[in-house]
Amino acid sequence: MKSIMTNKSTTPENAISRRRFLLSASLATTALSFEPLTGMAAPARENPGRADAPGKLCLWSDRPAKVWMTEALPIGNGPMGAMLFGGTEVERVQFNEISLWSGTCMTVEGLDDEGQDLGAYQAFGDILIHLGHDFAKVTDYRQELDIDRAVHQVTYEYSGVRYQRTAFASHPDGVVVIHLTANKPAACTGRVQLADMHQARISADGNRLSSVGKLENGFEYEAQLLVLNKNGALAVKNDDAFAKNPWNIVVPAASLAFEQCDSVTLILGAGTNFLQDHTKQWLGAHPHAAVTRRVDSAARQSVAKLLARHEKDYQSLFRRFSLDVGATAPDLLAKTTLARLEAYVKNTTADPNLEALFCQFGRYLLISCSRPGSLPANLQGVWNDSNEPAWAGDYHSNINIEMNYWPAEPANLAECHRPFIDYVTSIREVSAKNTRRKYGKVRGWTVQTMNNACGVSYWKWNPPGSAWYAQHLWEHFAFGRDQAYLRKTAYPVLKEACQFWDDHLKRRPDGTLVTPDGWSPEHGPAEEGVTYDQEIVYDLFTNTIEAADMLGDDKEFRDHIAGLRDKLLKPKIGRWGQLQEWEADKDDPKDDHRHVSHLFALYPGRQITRAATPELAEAARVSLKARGDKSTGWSRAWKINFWARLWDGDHAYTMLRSLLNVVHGTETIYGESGGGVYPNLFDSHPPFQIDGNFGATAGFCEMLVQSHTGRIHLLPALPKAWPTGRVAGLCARGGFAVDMSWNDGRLTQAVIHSKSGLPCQVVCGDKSWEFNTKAGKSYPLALAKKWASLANGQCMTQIRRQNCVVALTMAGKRDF
Ligand code: FUC
Repeated sequence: MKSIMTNKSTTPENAISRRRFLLSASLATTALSFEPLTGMAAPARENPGRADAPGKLCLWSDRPAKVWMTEALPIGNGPMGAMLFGGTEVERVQFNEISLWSGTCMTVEGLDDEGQDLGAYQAFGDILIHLGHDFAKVTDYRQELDIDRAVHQVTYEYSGVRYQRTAFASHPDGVVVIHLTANKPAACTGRVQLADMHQARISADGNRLSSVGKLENGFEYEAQLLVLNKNGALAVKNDDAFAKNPWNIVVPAASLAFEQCDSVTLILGAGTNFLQDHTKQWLGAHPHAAVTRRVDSAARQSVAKLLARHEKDYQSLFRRFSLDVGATAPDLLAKTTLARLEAYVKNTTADPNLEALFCQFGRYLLISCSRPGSLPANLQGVWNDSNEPAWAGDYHSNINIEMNYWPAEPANLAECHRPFIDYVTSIREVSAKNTRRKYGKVRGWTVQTMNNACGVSYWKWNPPGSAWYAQHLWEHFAFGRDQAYLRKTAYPVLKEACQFWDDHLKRRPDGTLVTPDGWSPEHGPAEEGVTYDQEIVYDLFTNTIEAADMLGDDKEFRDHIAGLRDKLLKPKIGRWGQLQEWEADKDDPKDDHRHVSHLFALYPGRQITRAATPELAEAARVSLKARGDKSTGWSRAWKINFWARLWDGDHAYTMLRSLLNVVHGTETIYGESGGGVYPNLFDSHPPFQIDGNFGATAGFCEMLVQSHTGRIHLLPALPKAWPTGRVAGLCARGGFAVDMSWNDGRLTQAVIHSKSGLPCQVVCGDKSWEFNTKAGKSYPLALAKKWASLANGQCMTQIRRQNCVVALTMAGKRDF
């Protein structure tokens, strides 16, 4: 390994850091001769066994769910999602498919922005399994969602029989599987119904229930439910014997009755004819053939095999990252998730395991609702039980869809970022048309605030929307360093967003460039030079300049953009020391609005940093303090990230605790009172809005590792509440992943895994390391301070490796 030297001067201070650096570099080299430290043991890896084992990554309750939004538990395979209630009398499995949208797929000329037919993300249907096991007579009930395996399980005893129900949504097989068993033969008896949310035709044929329908906009859809019984009998029924259910779901007469079976397996497939291609009017083949193929192919495999394939696929993503921020007392660990949340809110006790679970739950949700090949996560991910969900369950461009994808790169789920990137790519041309309808002859494109699956944009224009989208395409490159992707996919989008601004920016007589007619979401006046707009455009230009440099071409355009960036109106500090939200110094110190858009430059942007622009960072802190902590769920999540970027780990932690405020109400509240999480850990705006889950997971990452300044900064915002912990698989820009542990608030071990082979710079407190890397190699950082001289002329030091101390010996004397 070739070391890189940075400290060339010979001032005493630099001499020390140079010595420190040389020591680190040589230690790193030496340590490589030991068995490589690839991925520290992590809680999830150590204990993948029973879901009720203490400390397990598991949500659980001791009773079935009543309320969809707050209590039911989600599973998903990317395009399909399902919410399980865990009922014993009747089990309800509400399900979705991510492309089922009402509204049109065309922007209509002549209609104003408010007149466009955005439609809404639709609910698909329900499976009801009538079992007739009166919950009052059920004992030893447990419903759990094991997020290390992505498996939902219900177990209980009824009438001397132990029942178990296992459900999972398989990405490799494209189906949802629900498997009912009992510890006695012939104990499974019940009735299965398939309900549809749009009055589709429901038919029963042999062991298959199907719903086939068409929305008014021409989208066709189909769901198929296969029921496979082991022994006993299965028969089609056409009656109204089970017409009633606790949720008043309208069910068809056709159903499947199973009687005295040893086990029953349900396989659900669903799809639409949505095609992510505007040149085909977004319409593809009828889903019948694809759904049939998936369901039939799954039915040919054993449940054990389906489950094994599912777990292997899921864990290949989930287990790349693990987090341990401390131990929770065993008596608390044994409590239900709701009881733990309630204890947490009362602030009676620490529950670091619950915090780690919450972080991982965001990863679980992203894997479950955002897989390559389908649409991105919307306001509710993929989970929705209404045809009129809040804010249409849309792709909201002024914070929400972006927040959904904040954890994708740092939390080691880069593949799950792809649906958003592909979505952005898919709407380029229709958005360009739409943009010209609004802004006349401009190049490039942007979007309004509310957006559907096929690029119809609605409500207020959000001029920097496409620039914010483009940031995601850039970040995917910054973390992954895939040059071909940058050239082919990301750069064209960055360039188009720049072209829009090149044409749209207003040049003032003094040369300053301002964004015209902007709006700081979602309050204040519409005017020019709004900080939110200016900062996002600055970020876009910076990313584009770096992208062009990386690709080594488009020099003329790059230099032009660099010239524009110099002239942009920059963030300003106002009369009470705040970062101004508008060009004029008129911020109200009492303004506690949920949107904190003028701090974009702090996070997710990088124009304001504590190291490079300390005055602006301080102004951002003043603004953030004035905005207050309490707000909607997603706003609290954003504030975790802001405080982390300000290196105030304790305030970031305060925000995390405030997000883990347990909420039960489902009505919409905009003010400060409602934000938090529901008992099922879904983020509460309220109502349920998934961005807060994702923003929180990103917040954990940002507290532990930051990499937006070109260096990997370890433990930049570690709160006092996490004196001891470890994380593995946390990704950093430049193509690196970090494993590290800490004790008493100090780093005790760190390994940098290089995926890209680029040179690496790391800092932690007053230590720094700089070294070249090779792709696929791991680099333990030397943390030892003292070397002892040995009689044989060598010197020795010790480093901690997990639970043991390893001695390193080197030739020569070291004067540390
Ligand atoms: C914006 C926000 C709301 C909500 C909605 C989806 O309108 O101001 O709080 O997040 O988007």
